Amino acid sequence: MIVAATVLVMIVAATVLVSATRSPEILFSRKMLDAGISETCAIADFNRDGRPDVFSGDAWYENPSWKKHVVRRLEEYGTYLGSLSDLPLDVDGDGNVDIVSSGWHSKRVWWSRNPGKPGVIWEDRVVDEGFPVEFSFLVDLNNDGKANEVLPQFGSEKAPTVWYEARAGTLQKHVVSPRSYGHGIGAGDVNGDGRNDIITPQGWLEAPPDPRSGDWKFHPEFNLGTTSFIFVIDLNEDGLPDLLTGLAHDYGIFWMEQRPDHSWIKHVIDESWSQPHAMTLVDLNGDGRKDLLTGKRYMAHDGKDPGEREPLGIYWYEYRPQADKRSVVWSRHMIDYGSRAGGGMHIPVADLDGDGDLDFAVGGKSGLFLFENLTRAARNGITKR
Ligand SMILES: [Ca+2]
Ligand SMILES: [Ca+2]
Ligand SMILES: [Ca+2]
Ligand SMILES: [Ca+2]
Repeated sequence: MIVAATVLVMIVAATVLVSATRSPEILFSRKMLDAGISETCAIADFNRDGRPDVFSGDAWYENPSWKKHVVRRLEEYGTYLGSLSDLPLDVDGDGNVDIVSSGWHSKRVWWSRNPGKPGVIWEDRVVDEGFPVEFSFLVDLNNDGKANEVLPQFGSEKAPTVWYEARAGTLQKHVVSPRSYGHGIGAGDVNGDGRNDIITPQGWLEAPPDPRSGDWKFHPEFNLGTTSFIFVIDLNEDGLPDLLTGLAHDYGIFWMEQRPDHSWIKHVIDESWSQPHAMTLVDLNGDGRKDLLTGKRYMAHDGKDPGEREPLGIYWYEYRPQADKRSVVWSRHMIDYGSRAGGGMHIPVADLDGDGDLDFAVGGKSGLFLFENLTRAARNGITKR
């Protein structure tokens, strides 16, 4: 019996040891699609041939030749473009994926309509005007399980907090609060009632039973600073959703631990590089747990941010909740460092070549790049590259 118990202890210890070590690296090959400037990029099948394409700035790039199709004109404001976010969404429901854009300098939210025909300019349709928009995201705010609603972050506290929903051929606006709450925004279920709430750097807005017309109660429970997108995820697996974000214009990726008394404890993950403006939560290595894919934005503030002139890099982070249900161990994996590829404003992820592993794209002021995941290519012994 003692021997059996010892064996059992050894098996348990071995299991803990295995889950306590970092996962193998994922190899990616980098390909420049365009050396020109953009701020961000998106992935969707824009010509409906079954292959996901890339949109960035004023053009889409056709998979697999990556031929550039210029479909609109963006205004330039110094080193910035008129759109800082390009989100793929079929706004008018005609089956062609359109692009929802928003800009700081252009002070508007609009969508560029994909006509579904080659050689035709995508017509711009303005949704909202008058306030600068730092960025916007596709999130699930009508709680149907699909991230099809547009959540902008207006850069003026006088601007309302709103979300837009594709209905009746346009984007309908729903006002959540008469004001905005600073740089950074997110959506997710903070209190576990099944309704996605809106998270700001100064607190979270609790979704009412009817998110389209009810009152959203503001809970000023934290002050996060100038953040990127704010994810809601229970990282230490204690049953309470936590927050995961980074300082978009400074050093620091961190998570906020939610305690049972609604207090929040900050835990720094990495302060070694600055400007993690773009963040994506995705299970990159397929182990069943989400990873954080992020990268340094090139020249986010024309050289004025801390560390802005330091080398660009793209990284993924994995986390391992510990047995105490409090602490979390993080591992950083470097995908790229010191090249022209920066994180831009969004990092869209998809299986671009249909081989079963997840690839991604990044677009910014230093160019547009594809990162092809070599996991399946290596396993299948593909030697053509
Ligand atoms: Ca396509
Ligand atoms: Ca909720
Ligand atoms: Ca938690
Ligand atoms: Ca792939």
